[in-house]
Amino acid sequence: MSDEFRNHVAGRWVHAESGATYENRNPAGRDDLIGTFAASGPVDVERAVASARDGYEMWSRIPAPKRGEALKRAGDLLVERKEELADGMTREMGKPLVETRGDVQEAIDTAYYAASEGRRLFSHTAPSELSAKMGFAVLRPAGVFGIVTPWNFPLAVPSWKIFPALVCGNAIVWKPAQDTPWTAVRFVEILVEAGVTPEAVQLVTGFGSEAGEPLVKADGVTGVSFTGSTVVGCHIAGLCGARGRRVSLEMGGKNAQLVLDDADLGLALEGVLWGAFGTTGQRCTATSRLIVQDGVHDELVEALVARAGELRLGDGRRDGTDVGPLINEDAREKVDKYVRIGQNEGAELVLGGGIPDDDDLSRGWFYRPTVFVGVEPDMRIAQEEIFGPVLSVLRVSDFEEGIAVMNGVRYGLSSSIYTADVGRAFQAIERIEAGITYVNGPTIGAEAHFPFGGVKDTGNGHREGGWPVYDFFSDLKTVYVDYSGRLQKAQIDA
Ligand code: TAP
Repeated sequence: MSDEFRNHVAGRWVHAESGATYENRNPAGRDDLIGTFAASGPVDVERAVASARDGYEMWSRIPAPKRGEALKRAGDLLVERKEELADGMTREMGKPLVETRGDVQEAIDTAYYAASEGRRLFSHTAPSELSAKMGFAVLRPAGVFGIVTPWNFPLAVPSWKIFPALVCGNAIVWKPAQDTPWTAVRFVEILVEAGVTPEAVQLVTGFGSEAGEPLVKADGVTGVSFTGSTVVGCHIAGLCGARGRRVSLEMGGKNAQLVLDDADLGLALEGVLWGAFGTTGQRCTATSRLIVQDGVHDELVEALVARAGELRLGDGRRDGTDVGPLINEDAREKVDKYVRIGQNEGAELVLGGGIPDDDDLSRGWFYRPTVFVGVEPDMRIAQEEIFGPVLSVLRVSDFEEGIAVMNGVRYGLSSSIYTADVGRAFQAIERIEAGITYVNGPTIGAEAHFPFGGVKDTGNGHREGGWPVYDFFSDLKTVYVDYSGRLQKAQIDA
């Protein structure tokens, strides 16, 4: 069974102006057609942005607590439809149901947090330097935001942007990843049903070059919130910079888990299995490097290879599946290319490293969980984001070398250290160059009410989640009220 899905523009579900569509298929079985979706172009984007300007006028005038109430209803609808959404999301992007349920739950948590923020949106006040004068700052709605998102968290990542943008009083135009338009359609349906002004939520599905880039460039867009690869993010930042518009970037990672000799090895093993192979390694926070101190290296690697070799590949909607497929053929080719690079660089392949030959996996984009040992810090498999189930193990002699290897990459999203030494843990927190550090936990597992984002080439200083994102989606207005009844001059009248 397949369906035809449309854009949401100017409050209606419409085809792309050109009539163009594209097919979206299940990555675990490519004969399963999920549906056809609008392949949008610049004209569709232009219409969506023009209508979003109207939507902004209407939605921004609704008091923030009332906007929050609509988001609360959206959260309730997500709760009601959690199972149906998780099932469709697994069908669309492949990760096991337990993970897509978590993805929906993150959107629910974000909805409720944002809803309550409608009654806060706190800002600052301070005493004036003059008498009979008051100063304070207020967060004001900013305008229309372009939202550009990846496929690996098809609901959670968009929700981190869309709920805060909306509660702050903005309208959005959303270009979701071409691989996960079904989830996007379902999310927009929920937002409108929950009572968000329909013109404040515009959806244009399709491809990055044909719909995403025109959105970033469109007149009438106030700012862009992007999550995806560093190469695309930096390109978008250039386009925004040339137009003087704000841009929030959440980009790639090359996250490491450091295991010291005094670590609880059982805990470290569970952490790396989940961090490296959850979501088939396709998380921005995935553990792609395991840095192990000499004294426990061999024991941990032996246990890791045994356990990773037992992970069951399969359709994420089937009971017992640990690891789903990669998102598409290009992704699988990229992973395989990196495995060949690793072998050519002299790393030792101790697990996986190929496409499984089982018949029932041949219809999907599966790749075997892969482990390299003997990886040197300057090898490409230790430096570049692979975005698949490939783990590079690096051996270090002590804590100092571990930190140096950890920091010796261009990215800085997530990180983890396993140790029983509290002092070492706090030194690591201070010295690891990353937006997120876990102590005795894997590199993955963000919570909606904490800031999320990275340093170095992972981001441009903004954060999603928690409280800071509300500043990005607002304009800060400073207000002075002089009730002295005379002209008072700041800095001049003592
Ligand atoms: P990208 O290829 O960068 O795509 C991200 C989004 O940008 C997609 O919607 C894409 O459309 C669109 N896009 C592509 N070219 C564009 C252009 N020229 N102008 C405007 N939009 C454009 O990333 P991906 O493959 O979907 O996701 C994987 C990457 O995202 C990894 O690097 C991963 O680390 C990163 N990621 C980071 C985070 C955080 S929070 N840091 C979270 C998740 C993922 P199409 O789908 O049509 O290509």
